[in-house]
Amino acid sequence: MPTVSAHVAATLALHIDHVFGVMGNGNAYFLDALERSTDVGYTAVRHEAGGVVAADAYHRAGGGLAAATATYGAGFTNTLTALAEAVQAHVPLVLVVGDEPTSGRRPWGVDQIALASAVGARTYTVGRADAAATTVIAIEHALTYRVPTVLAIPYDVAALEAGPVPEAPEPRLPEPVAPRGPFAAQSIRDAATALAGAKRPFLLAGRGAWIAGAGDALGALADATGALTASTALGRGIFPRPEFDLGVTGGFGAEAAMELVEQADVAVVFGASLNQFTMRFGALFAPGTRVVQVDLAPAATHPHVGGYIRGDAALVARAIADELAVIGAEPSGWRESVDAASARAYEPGDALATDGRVDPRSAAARIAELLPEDRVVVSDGGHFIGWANMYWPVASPDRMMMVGTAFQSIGLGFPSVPGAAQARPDATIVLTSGDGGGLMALADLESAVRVAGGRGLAVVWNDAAYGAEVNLYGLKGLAEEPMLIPQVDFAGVARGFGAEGVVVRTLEDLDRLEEWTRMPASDRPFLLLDLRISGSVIAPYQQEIIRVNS
Ligand SMILES: Cc1ncc(C[n+]2csc(CCOP(=O)(O)OP(=O)(O)O)c2C)c(N)n1
Repeated sequence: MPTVSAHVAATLALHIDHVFGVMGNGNAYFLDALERSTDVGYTAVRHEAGGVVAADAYHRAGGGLAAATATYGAGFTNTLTALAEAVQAHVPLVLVVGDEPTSGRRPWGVDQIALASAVGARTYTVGRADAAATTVIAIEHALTYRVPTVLAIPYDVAALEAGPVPEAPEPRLPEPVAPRGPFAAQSIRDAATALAGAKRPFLLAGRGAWIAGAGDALGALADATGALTASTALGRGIFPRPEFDLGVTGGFGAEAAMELVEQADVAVVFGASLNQFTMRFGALFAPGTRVVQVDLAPAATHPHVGGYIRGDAALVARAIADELAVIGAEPSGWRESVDAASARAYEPGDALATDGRVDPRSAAARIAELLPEDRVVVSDGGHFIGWANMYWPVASPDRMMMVGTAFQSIGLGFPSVPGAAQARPDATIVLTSGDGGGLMALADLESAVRVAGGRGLAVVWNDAAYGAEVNLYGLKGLAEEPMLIPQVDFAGVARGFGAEGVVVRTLEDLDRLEEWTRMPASDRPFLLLDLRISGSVIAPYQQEIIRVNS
């Protein structure tokens, strides 16, 4: 007879393809049922945070809804940082955990529902009689509100026999939000009129636009208006015509490109929350720029917004384009008068910095020339995030993700690799990480090497320091000792996990990447590039933060 855990596994299997996690007392029956009676894939990771990170990266890389699993108590508390990240980044996933018995807490128990709630995640606890239905509700909540949910299996319920698995209803999912009512209709007409009259129209898109599938609609709107385009860091690659795209806005943006954005007279923003980084701490638009925002938030999310349309980015983009056609608007011609490719170019950097270590800018530029086209980039957090975000082109938003940045956490890089690798079985997965975050996530270097194999490449920006801290607090004169890391031999560590490790002390050492890229993935090892970079080159986005903080 199927157990309660088997009811959870069988119902989950109708809606997800993959589970990532670490086993223990609390999820042993669930994993047993998953392995024996479903065709859901299971990937073991080595730290429970990694299970949630991998499920998160799986979703961001376009794999759909995934689940993570951990045992009760310490297994669960190990997930909390990653769970907070998924909450803050609006990533749906289901975390299946063991929990205290229905008879009450044991000495080693903690209030898991309160802990999950504290980071913003709702818990659904299955009972003896409702496991299938409760599993559907947890999935529905995750997908509807774009959040992680916790599905808890009490310890004394996990192995109870529960009879045949009942048919549970399909999760009900929300329709795209259509702009409704006379106010929305007028706002759309106003936006179209403003764009039709603009000399220098500009369109900005973020991850919300990608989630709405608005790429083509935005491309058509850009063509109709002759607008220059750009995206937020999470929306990179959404616009179909790179020749008219200024790249990423905010601190990662190229100086000349940001100067062009400042010249825009009308800017329409789709699916971007306009946070302080995107907005360059208020300096992205000129005071005279008319800014219209299209989003699902209840109201505008930045004080510079002068017109707000609540609705799905694709539907609103099409509605504005239809209105432009009614007006008979002509494209402005602005984008043809500008060399966008030159505007988005970055400083090439020197081969070596003055301290004799690699200049991260020239290394980033050289790696960009060598990276496989089919890549999905996953990024940890730290000062180094600027290098990939500035120098490595991104084909579409699901090919560049930063698991950790919403919650401003480091140490979630390595486990992002198995998640993205399972979501995109044909892609090369490229991790970009610092040495500090890399050490924190090290347990899941094992998972990264095992799962991605020859499709995996890790670039470690090894400056022997918590560089972001040196830049923010060392420069203020605070004691530097806690900010420093001994020179760790990541290449050697990688070899210990079965990967190839290459120490990069000069740009020529990157030639190995060129050879690696040319080999068929099946013949390659996982490659880790241990870049011995200089800490003296500070990324422009970090200089901006230093300026704002001082
Ligand atoms: C879990 C966690 N611990 C500490 C911090 C504070 N923090 C932010 S950036 C950073 C340094 C990261 O160092 P590294 O990974 O080497 O990258 P770098 O800044 O040197 O490029 C630290 C410690 C954090 N954001 N998250």
